[in-house]
Parts: sequence; C-alpha cells; structure tokens
Amino acid sequence: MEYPEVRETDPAVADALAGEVQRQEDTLAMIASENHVSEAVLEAQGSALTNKYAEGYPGARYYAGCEYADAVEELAIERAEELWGAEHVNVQPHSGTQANMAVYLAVLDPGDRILSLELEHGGHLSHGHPANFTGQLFEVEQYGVDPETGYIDYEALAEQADEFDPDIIVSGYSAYPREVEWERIQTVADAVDAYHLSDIAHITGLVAAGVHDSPVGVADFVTGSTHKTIRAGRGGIVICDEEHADDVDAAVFPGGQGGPLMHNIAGKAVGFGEALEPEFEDYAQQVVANAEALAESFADNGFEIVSGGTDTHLVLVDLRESHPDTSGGDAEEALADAGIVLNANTVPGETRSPFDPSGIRAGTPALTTRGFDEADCREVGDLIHRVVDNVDDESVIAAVRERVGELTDENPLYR
Ligand code: DSN
Repeated sequence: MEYPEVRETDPAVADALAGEVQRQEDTLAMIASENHVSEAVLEAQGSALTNKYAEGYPGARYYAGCEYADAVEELAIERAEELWGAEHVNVQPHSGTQANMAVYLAVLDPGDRILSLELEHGGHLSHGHPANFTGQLFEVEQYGVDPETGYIDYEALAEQADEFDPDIIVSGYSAYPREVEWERIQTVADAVDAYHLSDIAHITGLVAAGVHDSPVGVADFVTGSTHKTIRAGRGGIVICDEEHADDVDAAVFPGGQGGPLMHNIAGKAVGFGEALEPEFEDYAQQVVANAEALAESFADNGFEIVSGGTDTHLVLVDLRESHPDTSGGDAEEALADAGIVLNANTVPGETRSPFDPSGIRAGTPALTTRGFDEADCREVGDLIHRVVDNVDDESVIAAVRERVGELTDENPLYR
C-alpha cells in the first residue's frame, strides 16, 4: 500500500502509514483483540462517508443528504441481525466501551449496582474499574475465577449476587480462554432480578460462526466489538430484543454519542457481509484449532496455562512458576524484538503490578487470517517459549526474528 496522495501532501504521515503496513506484514500479530481486515473493509473505512454527519437513524436523520448513509447503515443492521440471530442491532457505537455505556445508560441510574468479573481475572475496564466511568458512576462488586481451575466460579457468583443484589450482571470477558456458560449466569441474574449484559467483544466472530455458544436470546443485552474476531470495520454494536430497542437507540444517540462514524459503519457492513459467507465458519473453526495447538505447544514446553488450555481464540500463560524472574513485560518486550507482538497480561491471583504483570496473553485471530494452521501455531508456540527462556540473549532473539520473517513471507497479508 503506497498512499500516493498522502505522500504527495504529507510525507511524514505517509511514512507512518506505509511503515504500519510493513510492520503488520513482517510481524506476528498475536494481541488477542487484533485482526487484519480485508482490503474491502479498509477501502470502506477510508471512504468519503467520513465527511458525512448523520445524527439519528436510517430514515430519521437530523441532516439532509443521508441517502447513502442510510443505505450503508441499513445493510450493516440487516447483516448483523442475520449474523447474530438478533431482533435488534444498533451499529453506531464507536467502540465496545461505548456499546457498554449505552446499555448502562439505557437501564441503570447513577449509584446502581454492577456485578462483573475482576479485571485481573479477565474482565474489562468498562465493566466497573475504578479508573473508568463505570467505577465512578456505579457501585461495583466483582466476581472471580476459581483460583484452582481458572474457570468462572459460577456457584460463588450466585452467592455473591444473592448478597450484593446487583441491578446488572456483566458476563463476557477480555482475557478468559474458556467457553462461557451464559444460561448459568442468566439463572443467577433471574434469581436476583438483575439485568444481564453479555459483552462478547472478543468472541463476536466465534459466536456468529457458531463456534462458541451464543448469549443472544439468553442475556438481555449483548455488546461487542466489530474489528476483533468478526474482522469488520472498527467499532462496537449493541444487540437486544425489540423490548429494549428504543431505550438502547436513545442511549447510543443522543445519550452517549453525537454523529455516527459512517465510514466505520460502512466497514462494519462490508465485514459483516464477508462473515456471512460460508468460508467465515471455516475461519472461526481454524482460529480455535490454532489456539488449541498453541496451548499444546506451550504446555509441552512447560508453560503454566491459566485453566489448562483454551476453548476460544486466546491462551493465557502464567509465567510465575516456569519463569519466576521474567515478568510479562520482559517477555512482551523480548518477543516484540523477535517480531512476535502480544501483550503482558494480569493473571488470576496477580502478585505483580498491572503495569508489569505476571502473564502473557496470545491470540490466533490475526495469524489465522494470514493463513497459519495448527502446525504453524505449534511452531510459533515453540518460538515464543525460546524467547521467553532467553529474554536477554540477543542471538536467540535474532534467530527467532529470522524465522518469523520466513513465516510472514510465506503468509503475506496485503501484498
Ligand atoms: N483492548 C482490548 C483488548 O485487548 O482486550 C479490549 O478493549
């Protein structure tokens, strides 16, 4: 990708744009929330719809000239409804956090109670962290995973809900490798007369493809990101039944946002269209098969894996037993030098700091997009282990970097 127009007017930005494409070509994107969208999605997101203000919804906008904005948003909605089997989808949230905000605005008042998973157990900032608006506006208690198994402790959650009496229970996570039992959480929510928000940001694509059970039709609200496993334009969505549709729509606009990012909604429409093709199911199955292969390779190399494996697109490694002198941050930095880009992550029972935690989180959505299979992912697991074993050894890092270059050359992205 050359960006000739930008290069003509702004070479410094053109250098950064071209540099980013090259960086993505030459490295392994293993941040579990990242993916590589198609050139069609990129083109839609770079379209002239970025110029258009379209406050409101299709057919009921506050500005003239919205006929193409309407067309694109209607397509995004229709396709999303088909993908997730939903009665109502709002495709305007600028991000997953904005989608969550809309749900809270729709059904909670300040001071109401949220019960959600702890961040260090795999939760998300927008589920009630003190540094986030959710932690500042609402009363929050958090549940955890069973420290022995790494699985959600559903029984402890039920007891905690009974004592805390939340207004909403949040399920769906950012660093939880196991299948979530939505019905069990819905049963808890029903027992305490709470709403249930299921935030499937990470697994939108796995749910759409039927590779992970769906919370749609189970939870009152389902939110998601549109650029992770579903591989569409950047942003968020809210899914709900007709019963809550007006409240959710009003909470997105005018409640929490102004003009929708119509170019991103075009990218969502294109990506959702791609995900409706039969090949997307193969892709989603391969994402999980690749994560399982990665987990096996990690286990064979002696890494301790939170929950002992994965059912999803990500693997969470706790380095404390196998590499007590190596923090997640040390590993992240050495791996980035070797061309493997993943993130340091907190682990259940974290004993370091969130800024330099004890674990690493590795995901397979982006590698799968560029064609990696189980054998490739087993090899990547070996490479990651080699680097983590030798974070200060530049010759090992250089050797892994060279092999990463061969793997990326064999599996090109945007060339
Ligand atoms: N930043 C995303 C993640 O990495 O999980 C969540 O918003």
